Amino acid sequence: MTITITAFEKSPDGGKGLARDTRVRWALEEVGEAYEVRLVSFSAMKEPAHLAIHPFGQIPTYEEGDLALFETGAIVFHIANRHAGLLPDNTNARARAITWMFAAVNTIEPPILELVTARILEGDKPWTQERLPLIRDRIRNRLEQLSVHLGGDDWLDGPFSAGDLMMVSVLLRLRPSGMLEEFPKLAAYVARAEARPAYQRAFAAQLAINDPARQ
Ligand code: GTB
Repeated sequence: MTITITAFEKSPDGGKGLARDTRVRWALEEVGEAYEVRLVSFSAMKEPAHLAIHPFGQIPTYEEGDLALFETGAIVFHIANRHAGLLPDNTNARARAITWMFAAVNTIEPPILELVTARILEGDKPWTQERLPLIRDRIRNRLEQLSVHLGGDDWLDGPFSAGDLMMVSVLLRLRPSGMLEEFPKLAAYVARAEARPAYQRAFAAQLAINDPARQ
């Protein structure tokens, strides 16, 4: 059955791979599933046809036969659950890998999104300059805890899993801030994940659409 995902017609990041379709592409590449991409504009995302598959009018979505999904955590879990390679077979190890998926979107991503919102959407507000150090410290606190957990290991819990895929996708959003480099173990963890052939293919596929040199 054909898998179709949606992505920005023109990503605001100009092909840096930070829009969330990259994590879905990456999961599909890791398990060796072919997929098609439907590009949508910001206005098309708010039209009834798109809202019918994404109630919040966003990308990415995932369609496969009569199944339509939104929310990258759920999409990546669906992919990982149906194919070998992204979740361990052992019941407890699988539960721990899924826990890391939730930790990525529920514990690590929120303060990172706060920073993005403060810098990009609230940059002109009088309170932003005062708030930024507080937000950065909140992020540093989580990064420190994550770094301690990772220690000298390559991945969060045994072999690379959907938990690492989600965590690295979330951490990559920090790259423009330079904060990742403050935590060498995490910087190396992200670099290790980015070096995976599946990530490279996913990155190249989104860049082929968004590369400013092509516009
Ligand atoms: N929780 C949802 C999920 O994980 O699927 C969040 C989905 C989401 O935020 N989608 C964004 C979107 O559709 C695109 S990825 N926004 C349009 C809208 O809400 O109208 C977020 C994103 C956007 C831009 C960059 N960038 O340019 O660097 C990075 C990430």
